[in-house]
Amino acid sequence: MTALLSVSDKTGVLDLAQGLHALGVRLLSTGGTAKLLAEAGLPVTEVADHTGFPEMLDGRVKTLHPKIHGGLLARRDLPAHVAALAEHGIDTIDLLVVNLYPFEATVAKAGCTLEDAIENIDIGGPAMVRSAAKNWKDVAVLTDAGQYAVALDELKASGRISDKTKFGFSVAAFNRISNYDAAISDWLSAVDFEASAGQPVPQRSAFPAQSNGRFVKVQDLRYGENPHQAAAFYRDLYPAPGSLVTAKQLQGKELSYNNIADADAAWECVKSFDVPACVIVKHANPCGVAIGADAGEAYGKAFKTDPTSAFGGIIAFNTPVDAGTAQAVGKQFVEVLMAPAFSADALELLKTKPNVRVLQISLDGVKRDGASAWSRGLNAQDVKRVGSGLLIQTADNHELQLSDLKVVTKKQPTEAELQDLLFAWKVAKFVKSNAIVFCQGGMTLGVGAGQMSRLDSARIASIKAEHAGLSLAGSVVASDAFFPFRDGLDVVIDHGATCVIQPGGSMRDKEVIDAADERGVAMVFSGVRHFRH
Ligand code: 93A
Repeated sequence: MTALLSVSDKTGVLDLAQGLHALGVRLLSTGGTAKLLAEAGLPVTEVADHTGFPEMLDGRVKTLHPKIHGGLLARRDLPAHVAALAEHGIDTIDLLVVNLYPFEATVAKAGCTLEDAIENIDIGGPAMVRSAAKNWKDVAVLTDAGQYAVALDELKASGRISDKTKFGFSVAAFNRISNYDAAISDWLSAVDFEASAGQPVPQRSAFPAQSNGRFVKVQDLRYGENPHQAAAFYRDLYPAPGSLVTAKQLQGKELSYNNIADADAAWECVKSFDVPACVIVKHANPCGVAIGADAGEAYGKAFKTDPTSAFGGIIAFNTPVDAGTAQAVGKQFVEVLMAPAFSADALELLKTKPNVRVLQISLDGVKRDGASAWSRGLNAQDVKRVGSGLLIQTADNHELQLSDLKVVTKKQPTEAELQDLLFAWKVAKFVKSNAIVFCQGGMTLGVGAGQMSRLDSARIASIKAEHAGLSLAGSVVASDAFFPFRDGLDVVIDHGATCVIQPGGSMRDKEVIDAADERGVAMVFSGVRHFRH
């Protein structure tokens, strides 16, 4: 039996070699490892003597030789393989012990240059590990010092290493190689080539520049949702037209993690309207949404919904911002202002508020009736992190049409109410569940968001309208999911709603419809739910 030992981290290798020698295993080894074993008095053959080919190119070519790879890859059960080895005078290698050049440790050191990193990319080690791991039935491959005792014990006990153990070693070996390559690829992806020649490469953030080639880093962020959290911003390799990541920042402070998250919520909502609209977002929820003849009118109405919450908000328009609108917006404290375009005089005005982050996002190229989500400027998928896992779903891109509405009450909605129902439904989709949204005349009047009970969302939406001094008499209400009981419905009717849109589908739909009929309001079912968490 022959073992090849070639390790950068020499921990435990001497004990292993002594154990192997005591079992009569022949030892082959590379320069530094061979020296260590020889100094301990072990008989060891240098790989260079074994192959008859010297180490060359400063050790870059040590073990990359047919005598090594033939010995690792030959299948002992195939006569043709065995004959080929005999023909070329190649001995089998039955145990491979390798750990790699310390790439990860090298790049983690301050002052590491691109050249240091490159020299610590192991080529021959991974090649041998892959050969042995592929041929796991015939070769045991140890890539971690923790495996040494396991292998030695089995050899001592039975003279061989079991298939189960060898397969486990093979899987561990491929894991190691894959992590090693990922570390190299991640690190190199973050190198600024122009600035890197001979210079230390700055310590990187916790985040690679690219992950699996699908995302590209936009920037490191100062911190995450809270100051003790590290964060970075990535974009899709091929961003959809009109998406947030295509934004051009025209002025203002650096965007924060929460700015980006809120800006996205505002932008996705405002983008969903085909008429001039304004969306004001706070903590990921719309606190004012309105449509109007132009940006200025839409803003005025949206702001009225909840002036208290709009303070420090993120404001998005789907239509160009003129000087009048910029002036109106400038009267409130605004974190981020976004629109597809700004007039020159609007930009001049905004310059007097240098802290306001102004984002321009072109909506050119967004196809309303595009076949793919991407061509409509939307995500195809939605991803959420859970403990040690991911939840992936197709994005909630459903758009309700007038023809989808099903009136379930005796009372029919008026034409104006139908328009407001569609508007309210659009807004509710962007409000965290449980969502209750009062609207009238193309503006929100009260938004109840993120409550654990629909009843509380209904109460909160009503209270907020009252606090803003808005009348709910004759308003419409959207509920993102069905009313499980009539109580939530009663609350919105008590406050003045005359028309309600909800998905329907509850066990108690009849109770809820009867309640609407009893109280003389109109109700329509959308047939779709818009939970948002
Ligand atoms: O420079 S390499 O990429 N080329 C090789 O042919 C090669 N063979 C083994 N690196 C190579 N190794 C690596 O050398 C091993 O993976 C191990 O990390 C290291 C052991 O070298 P030494 O025994 O001289 O300390």
